[in-house]
Amino acid sequence: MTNTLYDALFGQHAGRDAPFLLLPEGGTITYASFLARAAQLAHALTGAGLQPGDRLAAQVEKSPEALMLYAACVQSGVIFLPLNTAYTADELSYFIENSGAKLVVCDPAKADTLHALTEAQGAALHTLAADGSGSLTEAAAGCPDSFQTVPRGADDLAAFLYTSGTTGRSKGAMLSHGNLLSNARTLAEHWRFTGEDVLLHALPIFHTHGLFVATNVTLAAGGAMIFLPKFDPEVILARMPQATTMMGVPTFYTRLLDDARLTREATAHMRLFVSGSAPLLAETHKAFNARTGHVILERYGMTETNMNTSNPYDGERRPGTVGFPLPGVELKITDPESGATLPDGEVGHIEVRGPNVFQGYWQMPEKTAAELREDGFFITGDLGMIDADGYVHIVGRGKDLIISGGFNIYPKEIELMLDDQPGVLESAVIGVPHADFGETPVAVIVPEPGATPDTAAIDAELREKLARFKHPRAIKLVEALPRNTMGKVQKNLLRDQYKGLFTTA
Ligand code: MLC
Ligand code: AMP
Repeated sequence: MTNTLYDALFGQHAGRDAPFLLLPEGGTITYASFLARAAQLAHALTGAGLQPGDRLAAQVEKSPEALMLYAACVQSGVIFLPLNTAYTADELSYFIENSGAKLVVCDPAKADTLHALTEAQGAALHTLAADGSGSLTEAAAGCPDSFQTVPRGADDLAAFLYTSGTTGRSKGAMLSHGNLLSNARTLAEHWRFTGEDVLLHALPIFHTHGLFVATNVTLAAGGAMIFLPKFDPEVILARMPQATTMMGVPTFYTRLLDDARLTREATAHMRLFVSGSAPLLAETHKAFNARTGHVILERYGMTETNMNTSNPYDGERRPGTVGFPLPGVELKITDPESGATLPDGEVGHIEVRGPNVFQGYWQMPEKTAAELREDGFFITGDLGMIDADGYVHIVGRGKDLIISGGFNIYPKEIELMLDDQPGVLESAVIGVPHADFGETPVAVIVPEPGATPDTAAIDAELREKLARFKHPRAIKLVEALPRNTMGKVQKNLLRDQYKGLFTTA
């Protein structure tokens, strides 16, 4: 038997001497060497007692070894659960507990904090640092450099990615081998990736965009990646003459546009720039085109579905739209109340169905049933419209979500914390426009009668409990929240009131 994802993405390159990762310091890791080291890690995982179907939670800095760990999990049938490096110990404990992870891999600096947590849960703990050192690589060092690939079918699970909810705690989106492979192949073909491509990889590898879109597409096509630890315009511009493609969130593009060195000449070697994870302003799209001659290709996806739509490779890439449904993906706009399909031109819920759509939320059948219909359509929570030419427009969100620099922030999580603070009666967290991050959270607090909440103390509490990118950039005290006749907080009015806080316009 075969291993659906491993064979198609990794195994096809066995023994291949071509470059896979081009490192910032100038070194190269070939496919053959990458796979050999990943196989050693797979032995280390088995040695740590992991069985196929077990979960491995990894909160590690971006490094070639971190990517090898993903390959090792796929090869050994272990479910890979990557976690944002910004998450605090409080946030991590939930993911580890909820997923029932058998092994946690963390940065050596966090090992002391996580030790008690993993022990209480009966999970093993390994370390992996940004430079590739740590107990995990030590355990792998003496192991054979080939590993008997564990058979896995298209329906077997390959990864869990946690995504927050509008009502409660985060949900583990279960992605199968078939989900990931179908999307990698579709995108590689749609965007014309080949073994000649060199992708500028500056995204984190703990989310869909950097791990499944950028990496899996490169693997499917057999190309190489300039593998950078983070987005730095300086380095991006320096490496562009060796690259052919880049994938980024809109903040990448606005930051590049802020640099006068971004020119037609600087981008002359590139064939494709892709944007996604958050709305790309039409003005950014146009400014990039005017400066470089390149037309950014915008696509739309999410954790639960991988990629759903894309602007065309050939043909018009229309600013402010996310293009057409990808081959094999069905997309419809439905009435939020009745669920009936709406005609083109009308705004409603975006629903999608296809081999890319996930298997449900881990151990949350009710939440799965609420969003994934029995007929296979997933209710994305985004509001959209299909125009007369078939282009999909995302016009808003039905879900209460803020996207800051491509990272998702669910207001409810912050509101629950704020409501617990001394002197706070109630709160609302809203997203307001931000010149660099696109959107940023602002907290609006109503004090208890006669109380004056200590906003500095509240800020300090949030810093300890919440990842940095989720922190409200401003805390506003008000007498009451605006409500409609049903008693629902009118966040649109608050957004309007505070919309100028972080923009110059
Ligand atoms: C970092 N900070 C952020 C932030 N990233 N704050 C808000 N939003 C963010 N996205 C914090 C830092 O901790 C720091 O805190 C301060 O802001 C300034 O940091 P910076 O140096 O300017 O940030 P930088 O490291 O340059 O990161 C910005 C970024 C990065 C945009 C390059 O966030 C990034 O790579 N984002 C990509 C996210 C992504 O991959 N999303 C895809 C999700 S998948 P302090 O302490 O200094 O104030 C998905 C599905 C799909 O959505 O469709 O793709
Ligand atoms: P996540 O849950 O992190 O996968 O984020 C997915 C969400 O990001 C989607 O539901 C959309 O709201 C948003 N998103 C992704 N791509 C785009 C895009 N091109 N334009 C607008 N929103 C996007």
